[in-house]
Amino acid sequence: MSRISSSITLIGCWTLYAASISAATLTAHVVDQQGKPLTNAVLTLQGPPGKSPIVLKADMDQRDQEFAPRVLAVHTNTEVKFPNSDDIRHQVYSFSPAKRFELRLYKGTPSEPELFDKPGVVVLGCNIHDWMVGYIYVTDEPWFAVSDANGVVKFDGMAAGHYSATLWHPKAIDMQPVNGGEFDVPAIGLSKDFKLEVEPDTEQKPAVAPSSAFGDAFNKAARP
Ligand SMILES: [Cu+2]
Repeated sequence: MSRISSSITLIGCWTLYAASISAATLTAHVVDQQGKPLTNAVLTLQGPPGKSPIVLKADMDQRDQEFAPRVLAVHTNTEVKFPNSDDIRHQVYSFSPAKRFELRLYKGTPSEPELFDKPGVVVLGCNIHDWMVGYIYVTDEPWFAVSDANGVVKFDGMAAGHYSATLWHPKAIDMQPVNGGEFDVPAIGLSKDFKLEVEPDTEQKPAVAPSSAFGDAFNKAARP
């Protein structure tokens, strides 16, 4: 009996030891000011030195005449390719100070990737399709990710310790990054909410009265 209990104690100690040297997981839930999950929010973290899985290559695809993903977060000095998965041509450009460039009308993947070597927000457009808007968030911070359709961001392999967060979203007020506060990640991991104020959805605003009155008048006039 005593042998069993000492084995259990040993396993317990080992588990604690393993947790302290290995990796914690942070599960972040990003919500707007009304508590609704916020998709396409960027969460970046600074914390204790440790290995964050930074890959200095990324893709910003174009599918069904939209940028895919709509928001891409990359570390400074990442090379980004712009494959075009549509069977029509696109002409991708940016006038943003963090990266000005233009890819002449093309199909497939341009042979050279673009280097994003300055932190900042890069707004992408297409000269042919005005509605196409995409964002590349370039950061110096070691941890960064974009929230999924449920507003969730998950970081694995983090060292336990003290972290500070920054949040960003295309609809953040004045498109500026916002301080996301400081917190501790214990060895067992952490699940935490992050709130980010965003501009109201312009598409959901009621139609402007004069134009809708004009529309009604037009519809009446058009009826036989
Ligand atoms: Cu296009």
